[in-house]
Amino acid sequence: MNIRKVSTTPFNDQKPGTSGLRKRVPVFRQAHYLENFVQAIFDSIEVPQGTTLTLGGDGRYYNREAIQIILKMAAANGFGRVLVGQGGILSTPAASCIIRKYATFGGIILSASHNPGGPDGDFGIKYNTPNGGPAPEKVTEAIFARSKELTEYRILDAPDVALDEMGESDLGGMRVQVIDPVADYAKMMEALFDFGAIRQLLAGGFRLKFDAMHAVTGPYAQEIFVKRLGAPAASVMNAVPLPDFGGGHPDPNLTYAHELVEVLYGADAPDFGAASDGDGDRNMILGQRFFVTPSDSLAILAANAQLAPGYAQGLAGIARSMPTSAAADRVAQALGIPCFETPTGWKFFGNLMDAGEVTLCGEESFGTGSDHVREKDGLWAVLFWLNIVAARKQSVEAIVREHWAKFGRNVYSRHDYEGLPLDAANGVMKHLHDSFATLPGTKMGSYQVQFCDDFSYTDPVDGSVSTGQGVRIGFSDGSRIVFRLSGTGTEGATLRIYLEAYEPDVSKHHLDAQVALAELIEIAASISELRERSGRDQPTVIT
Ligand code: G16
Repeated sequence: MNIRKVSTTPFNDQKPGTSGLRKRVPVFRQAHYLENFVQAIFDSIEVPQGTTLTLGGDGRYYNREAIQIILKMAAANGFGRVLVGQGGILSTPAASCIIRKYATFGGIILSASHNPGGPDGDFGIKYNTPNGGPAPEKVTEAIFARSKELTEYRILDAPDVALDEMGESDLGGMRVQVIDPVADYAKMMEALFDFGAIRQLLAGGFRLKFDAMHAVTGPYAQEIFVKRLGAPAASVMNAVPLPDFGGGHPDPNLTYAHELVEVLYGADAPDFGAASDGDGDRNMILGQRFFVTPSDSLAILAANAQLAPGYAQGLAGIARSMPTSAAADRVAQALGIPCFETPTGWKFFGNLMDAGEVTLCGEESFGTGSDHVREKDGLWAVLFWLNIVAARKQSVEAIVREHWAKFGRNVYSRHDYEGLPLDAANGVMKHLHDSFATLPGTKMGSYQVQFCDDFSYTDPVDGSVSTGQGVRIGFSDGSRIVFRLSGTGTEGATLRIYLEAYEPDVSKHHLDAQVALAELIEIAASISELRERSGRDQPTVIT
């Protein structure tokens, strides 16, 4: 078989965002677009001759075609073996698990996560390093730099590889091993959690509903919840992965997972609800008519970690992204362990986990995980919650309310303004920066601005510095508003406004977050001039 060197010209828009390169499918389908980016990855990571790569994706539209291209390029770029999920499928946390378990030279994951799929939907690609985690900024910057100077890529001329049966085949001297996408991951979950106790809980009539949103977690959920834990088959809804996610938006939040929300807030609601996203790394946890804010979820998992066998020995530390609420900080303080505040993006947790500084990590964006892999992990979070519920024999709501009573409540909400014109979004951020000099000391209703800055982070392990990570407005009572532009969208700009206030008074814990935060929400609109600059007066998504 022949290795072809194909002449190409660089694209100027291949800068990875918060998590890899995400673009519309038609962009990826342009001649040479995917190939250029893959070559830029291979050139930047200096592939050792004969090494192994992990490869898989969330099954969205264009996954299969992209897998074939990448296999042929891997064969032409010196890889000796590729472990690829059956049918080209691997959830993001399962890919991280495979990279680590089989010590592969990292992996390529195809996903645009929670973004919609289909011929006009989104596609994405990212490289994870040999620790199993998303490439850090210095690697993604090198990939971007390389993408701007490419003149050719290498690809094997060969027929497509059969991916639907497990087993091994040869591709121009490289071995292609089609692996079970679920088995290693499910085994790992069994080692971390008390499956016996969860099985008993479910056998005792506790009712679970998991929404796979027609995305990658369907087969994982069926293997784990139905086969291994004995839940009824109907416990998993939208279980069949579809290339366009059934036309849905596979983002597990109150807006997009409305089908599940309606079940959990309806008559005869189950005891526990959960959903995961396109590639299986996000999670949403619901009790009966009760939503668990992701920031609270991290704090509650940390406070109850000793109930899960995999964490019974205690936690080294916790890390959270800057916009995530400080609920976890309070738990860390009580446990006498450190809590780190990083920029948004799971890639910032990798060094801390590799150095043994933290065990649990979490983000307000529905991501929670631990050092068992180097990605956030949706089903892991669901199993952790089920383990806690089984051990404490309390409802989700009771567990959360007890937590608030003990630690106080970090009342929290995020307002997203999606699809803003770039100019308007950039104008808001510039206006906020311009206000830094005058805001401190200003009184606004019952709040007084104490500080404002643009968050920057120095990695305590390798000293690398990341600036411009979000505008923080802090108030004298500890409340805060954070403004950030999303780094995962593909059209226009998404402005995220994160609102947080601390409420120690138990008699106010029943308040709806939107009510409790009403004054801060108004202040955010006024400080940012968002209405005037964008013409929008309501967010598209509230979580
Ligand atoms: C990615 C990152 C997360 C980040 C999230 C939101 O998640 O992996 O660490 O919190 O994006 O980013 P943004 O606010 O920039 O849109 P995922 O699930 O999309 O891979």
